[in-house]
Amino acid sequence: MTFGVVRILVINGPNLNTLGWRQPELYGHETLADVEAKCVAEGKQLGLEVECFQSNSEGAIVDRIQSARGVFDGIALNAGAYTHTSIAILDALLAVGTPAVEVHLSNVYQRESFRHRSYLSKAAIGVIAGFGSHSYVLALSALKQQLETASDAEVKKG
Ligand code: DHK
Repeated sequence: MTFGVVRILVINGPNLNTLGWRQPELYGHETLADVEAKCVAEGKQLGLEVECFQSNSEGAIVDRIQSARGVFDGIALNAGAYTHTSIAILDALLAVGTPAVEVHLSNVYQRESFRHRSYLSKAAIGVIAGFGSHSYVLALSALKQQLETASDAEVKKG
């Protein structure tokens, strides 16, 4: 078990700033601000300090992942459409090595086949999709569990 604050960075990619009015039948009625507030509040319940970031730009997401190195213990990442296209974001995740969970609001496997492929899963501990904004809460919980398990193993090793 880690002592001290466990810090998680929640990253949202392109078009997720339009949550609330974007295809609500797929993405729900909550705004990005609602989702981020939920992440911070649920994170607090789990004993995590959560910071949120959103950008529509691939490079800005790469920069944010790089700057998370050594600062955050885990990353919950919904890269939006970049999930299905971005080797640059994959490389950033592989470079920093911070445990990451891939998140999707919608069940991408029920949708177009181009959404079935993720370039980012290779660098993720796991993938959570289809639970709306609760996907983020599940990702935070999964990260906490993984970080505790890893930290327990370190303590046992001595
Ligand atoms: C969000 C997007 O913007 C899409 O491009 C992905 C993902 C799915 C989501 O479900 O959160 O294909």
